[in-house]
Amino acid sequence: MAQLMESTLCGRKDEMKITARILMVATLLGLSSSIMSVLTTGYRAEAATTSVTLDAPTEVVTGNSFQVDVDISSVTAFDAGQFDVLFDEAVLQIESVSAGQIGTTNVPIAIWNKTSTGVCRILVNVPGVPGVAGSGRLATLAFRAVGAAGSSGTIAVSNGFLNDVQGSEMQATWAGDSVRVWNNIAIVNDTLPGASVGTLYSANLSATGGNGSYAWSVLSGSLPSGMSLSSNGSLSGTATTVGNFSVTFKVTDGQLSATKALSIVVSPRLGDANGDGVVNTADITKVERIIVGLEVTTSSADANQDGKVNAADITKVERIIAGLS
Ligand SMILES: [Ca+2]
Ligand SMILES: [Ca+2]
Ligand SMILES: [Ca+2]
Repeated sequence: MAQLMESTLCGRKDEMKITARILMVATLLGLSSSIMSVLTTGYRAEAATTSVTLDAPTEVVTGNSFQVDVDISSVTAFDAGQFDVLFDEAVLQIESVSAGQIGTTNVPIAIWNKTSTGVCRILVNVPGVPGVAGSGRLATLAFRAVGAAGSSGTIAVSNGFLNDVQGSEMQATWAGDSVRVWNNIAIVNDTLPGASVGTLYSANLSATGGNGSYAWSVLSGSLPSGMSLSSNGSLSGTATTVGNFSVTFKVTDGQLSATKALSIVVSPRLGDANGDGVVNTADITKVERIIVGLEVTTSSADANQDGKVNAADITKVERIIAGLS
């Protein structure tokens, strides 16, 4: 038991194994659960475990650079260390390695080098031997994604070695990360169809790139009143007011995103030739005056939407007034 208690600086797995052994021995000895609790908790308090964890973005864009932090936690009297980073060069290329920081102390990169295909060895050293304690970053790595859309890039870490101000090895757990490569997200629509007051409108926003699972939203501006956007990119509803509505849409796949400003022009209600918001006999007069050249045409005067304003539109307006169309 005493021997076990002396092994204070151990990795988390070792700690769990030892905790289990303490529990087993304690059980054999018939110790009460409260004593066992003191034993295991006391042991944990002494065994602060340093962990080094790569932190990469979940998704990256092919052709683009991105950063991977080498996070380090709970280090005491740390002076220098080295580790290898392993990656698939068909998917990722390393571009640079820059200094880390623990607490407020800079952790310079002493030297780094690509030692073989897909392997980069990095050496860090706090100048002199004052040591540093706390949490932060051992280094920051810059990669460029070169893989095809959908490819996965694992960034593993091995041969990790940290030593303290005495030159003794410090126990630590090391963990890599991975990224998924995609093409950048782009919104396909360059324009949106026009709408008319009182007419059911429907249009779809579409995108390319990313992981293909999109969620749409309005980033700024307002949709015409009466219209709404569903998260699948479907724009629908019946506009109630005339106007030119500029809306910036956003699409995201959860990680990557794109935005685009598009306009929706809402014209007066079909048959509302004079644009006053209602369709009544004044619009028949308006259409008649347009047909004989007394007034310039309006889009809503073409009540039947056949591209011209003629007697058929008078009939159409009459049918709208009568509630027949
Ligand atoms: Ca040093
Ligand atoms: Ca009218
Ligand atoms: Ca017409």
